[in-house]
Amino acid sequence: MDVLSIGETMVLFSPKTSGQLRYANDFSARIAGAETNTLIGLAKLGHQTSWISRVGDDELGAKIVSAVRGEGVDTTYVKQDKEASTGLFLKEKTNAQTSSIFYYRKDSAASNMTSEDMENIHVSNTKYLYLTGITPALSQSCEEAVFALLHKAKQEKVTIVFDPNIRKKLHSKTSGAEQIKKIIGLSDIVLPGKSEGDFLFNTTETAEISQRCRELGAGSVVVKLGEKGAYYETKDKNGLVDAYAVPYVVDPVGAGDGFAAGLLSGLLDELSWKDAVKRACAMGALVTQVDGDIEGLPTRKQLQEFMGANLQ
Ligand code: CKP
Ligand code: MG
Repeated sequence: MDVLSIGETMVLFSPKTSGQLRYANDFSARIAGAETNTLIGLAKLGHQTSWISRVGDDELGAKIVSAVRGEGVDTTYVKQDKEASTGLFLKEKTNAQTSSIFYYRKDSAASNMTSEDMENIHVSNTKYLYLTGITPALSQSCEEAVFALLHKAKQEKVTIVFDPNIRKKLHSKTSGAEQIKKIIGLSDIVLPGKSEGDFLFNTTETAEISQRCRELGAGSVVVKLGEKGAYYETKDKNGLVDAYAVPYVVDPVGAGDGFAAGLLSGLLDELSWKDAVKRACAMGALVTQVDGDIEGLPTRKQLQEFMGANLQ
């Protein structure tokens, strides 16, 4: 296995029209979840991935599992929870640029994951464990599950990659930030953005965000800078990689997950840090040009064509 991850995937209902949701009549129903977005991005590039989660014993859960499995991600570790429903969320498009999201995920099936669920997970055959800050914020038992998995992976010397993915609706400035900092300190590679630097360390300075993560114990850091590219810092290297120009942004949600997939794919292919970060930037750029979180994720051929046509 190349990459293993744990998290909640929901059904996202997006209205076909913009404006207040109360007037929306027609919706599209897609699947969305930061961790599966990344795993699907990796699977589309030909990597072996596996997802740990719970869904409800319901139609939305069936839709999610068949979509994730259909994209080539292993779902052996996805349990069906008879007691709780699959989570969902709605997006309200205020105008072409801005949108708000409304979660219906409290007490969802995925939020019932426990540390006992981690007992039968084999991590020794996995190269990377990919975590985001969303999963431990879902519930106390999810927090315990994430830490149990993390410690197990560390014992087996699996490389831990962590995207803080701060969600103001899930993370509090105090306990949420503490939880995220603890995981940063245990991670080999951390992928924060500027707004996460602000939330965690009260700074939007790129080099400072990286330094603060490394002071907590992170091995390497890649700071995502959106249309300005990304900055990476390892034990002995650092550098800035330019973003790929996109003619238009249709939907920026999911770009961070595409970025993580690109970076992990580059590292799995043993590219240099600079080239792996370039691949990450290209993946992020491709995702922003298509509506939905996974629909813009490219095949390896599409990625190569995009990178070739937009040589940096
Ligand atoms: O940080 P991103 O925009 O790349 O992440 C988007 C995902 O998991 C989205 O798919 C949604 O389901 C979520 O983040 C979330 O729980 O907010
Ligand atoms: Mg993100």
